[in-house]
Amino acid sequence: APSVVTLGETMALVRTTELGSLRHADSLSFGIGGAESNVAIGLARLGVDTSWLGRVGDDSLGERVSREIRGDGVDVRAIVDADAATGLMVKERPSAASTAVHYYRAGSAGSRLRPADLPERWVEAGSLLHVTGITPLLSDSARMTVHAAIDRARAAGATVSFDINYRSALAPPATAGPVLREIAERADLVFGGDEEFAILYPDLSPADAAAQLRRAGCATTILKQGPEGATVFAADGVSAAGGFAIDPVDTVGAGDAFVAGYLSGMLSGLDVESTLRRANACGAMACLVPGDWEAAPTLRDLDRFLAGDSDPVR
Ligand code: KDG
Repeated sequence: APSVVTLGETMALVRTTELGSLRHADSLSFGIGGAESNVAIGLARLGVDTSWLGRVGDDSLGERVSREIRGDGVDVRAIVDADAATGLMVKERPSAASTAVHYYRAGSAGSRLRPADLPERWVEAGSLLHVTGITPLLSDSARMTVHAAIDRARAAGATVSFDINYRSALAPPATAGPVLREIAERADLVFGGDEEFAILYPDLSPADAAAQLRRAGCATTILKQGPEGATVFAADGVSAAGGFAIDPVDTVGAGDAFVAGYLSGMLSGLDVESTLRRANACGAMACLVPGDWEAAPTLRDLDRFLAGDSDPVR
C-alpha cells in the first residue's frame, strides 16, 4: 500500500532551450510538470511508495503525463477525460535572471477533477495525503475533490499535508486567501513561503500565522525560505536550518523537491534537524538543472550532495 497519496493537475510542459523571449525561440524542449506529481516523483526517488491521481485528456500529451510519472515509480491513477484536452505550460527565460511561466490550462482535463474520481479506499490506503493550493483554484469541482480527499484522510486517521503553492495566474490574493486558509486549517502540516502565509493571514507574521494554524488544529507549519533554508513551527518549539549555497539554473520545482525531502524524512522517522537538512538539500538540488522535477534526488544522489562530493564518479 502506498504511504503517500496525492492528487492534482499535471500538464505537458515545453520550455525554450536558450535564453531569450519565446517570440524568437526556434527550439523547445518537451516534458511534463505538476506540483503534486513533482512531489510524488521526489518521494518515489527517495524510496517512499506514492500514488498520484489526476485527470488527463484523451490525447498524446495525457499519455506522456501518465507514462512519465509512472516511469519514475509512482502508482498513477490517471482518469482519461474524453471531453477536454491535457493542459500545457510554457516556460521561457527572457534573461538569465528570470523565468516566465505561461499556462494554457483553462477548462483543461486536469481542472475537471471531481469528488467521484476518488476511487474507493484509495485515500485510506495512504498514511499521508498531500495536496496543494493549485488544485482548489482550478475549478469548484477540483476544490470539492480536495476537501473530499481531506475528509477521507481525516476519517482514516491519515496525516494531511498542504503546500500553499499560490499561483497568481489562477486567482487574485483576495479570492485565493479564504479558499487556501480553509484547507490549511484542516491540515496537519502546512508548507509555504512568507508571502503565501500573508495571503492566508494578511495581518500576521509567519510565526503568528503558525500560532493561528495551531489553534485551528494544524500542528506543524513549515516556512520555506528558499536559499535561506527553512523554519519549522511546531508545538514543541521552533527549529531553523540554513540552505545550501548553489548557482541556481531553474528554481521552478524547488519547493516541491523540498516538500518531498521533508515528507520522506518525517515518514522515515528522522528528527526535525535531519529532516530540514534533507529538505533543503532536495530543494537546492532541484535548482541545478532545467526542468521542474528532473533533478529531484535519489537517496544516493542526496548522500553525495550532503557529503559535498563533487569528484567524478568512475
Ligand atoms: O511547483 C512547480 C509547479 O508549479 C509546476 O511544475 C507546474 O503545477 C504546476 C503549476 O500549476 O504551476
